[in-house]
Order: sequence, then C-alpha cells, then structure tokens
Amino acid sequence: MVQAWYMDSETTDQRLQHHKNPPEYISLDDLFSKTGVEYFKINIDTYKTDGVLEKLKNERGYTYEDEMVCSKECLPNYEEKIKSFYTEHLHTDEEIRFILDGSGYFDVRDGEDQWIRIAVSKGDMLVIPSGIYHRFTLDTNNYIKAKRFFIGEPVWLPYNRPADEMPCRKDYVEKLQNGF
Ligand code: KMT
Ligand code: NI
Repeated sequence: MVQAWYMDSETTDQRLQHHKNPPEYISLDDLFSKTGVEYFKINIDTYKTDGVLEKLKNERGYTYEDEMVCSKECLPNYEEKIKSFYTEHLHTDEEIRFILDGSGYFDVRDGEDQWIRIAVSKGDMLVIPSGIYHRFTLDTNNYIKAKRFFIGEPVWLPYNRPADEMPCRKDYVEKLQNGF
C-alpha cells in the first residue's frame, strides 16, 4: 500500500523517511483534494495484458512512453541528476511515473507550502499536476525503474522555484483555491 506523510524539517540525508514525530500520514483521497496528485495501482504482473494501463493511456492521451533507471551504475551524471531531481521545481506538463521496480520518494507541496512525501514502489503510478512544486529522491535502496508517459512530444524541463509568474503555476494555484 502506497503511503504518504508530512515531512519533518530535518536537514539530514534526503534518502531517509523524514517522518514527523509522531508520524502524520495523509490518505490518497486527501492527497488528491489538497494537491491534485492522482494515484493509480497497476498490477505489475498483468499490466501488459489486463488493459488497465492501456485504458488509462487512451483516456488521458498518453502518446509517448519510455523507461528510466535511476541507480549509480545506470544514470549518466548520477550525482548531478539526483541533485536536480531534488531541487524544488515545477513543469508546464504533468509528470507521470509508473514504477516498475525499486522505490523512491516524490515530495509535493500542499496549499500551505508543507512538504508531503509519497513513497512509491513497484506497481504505483503517480500523476503530478502541471504547476505544482515538487521534487524526487531515491530512498536508501538507491534504485528505481520507472516508465514515464507524456501527452505529445516530451518536455522534461524543470523550472526551479520561484516560478510563480508562469501561467501553469497560476492555473495550478487557481485549482488549489477552487478545488481539483
Ligand atoms: C523526475 O523527473 O524527477 C524523475 O524522473 C525522477 C525519477 S522517476 C522515478
Ligand atoms: Ni519534476
């Protein structure tokens, strides 16, 4: 079961859990209503034939997909990449990730600017909305393999915070205020 929780503000290793004391979990329903982040459970053993992922892709118009592996061995410029993933940023499009293997943390800001940490592993699919401030880190397993999806030609460009004047950010803030 995927878990999400509010983070502490300790500056220790980003790969640790960073629970508050005591831990403060957030349900997937609350995660969606507070941030617009969507979660889908995909059966890792049957997804190639069961039609669930195919239906999602068709409904949402995901026309592009590729796979990425994050580990010391597989990623060129590993340390630099990891640093840029963990720098708070937003995108002009959704960030869609389906975890095939390994694990990691996606951190997203809620409407009160608090970090929520989402622990993803095999079979978890996340849709992080355009315009939300977020970041990614590996956990202490130091390994994740994920499919990335995109509507049309992929644009992976991160815009580091502050990016408050960008139209996608303004659209997102409006949705935060009016509901997703
Ligand atoms: C991103 O954009 O932050 C990433 O792709 C991180 C790795 S995907 C599991
Ligand atoms: Ni991103």
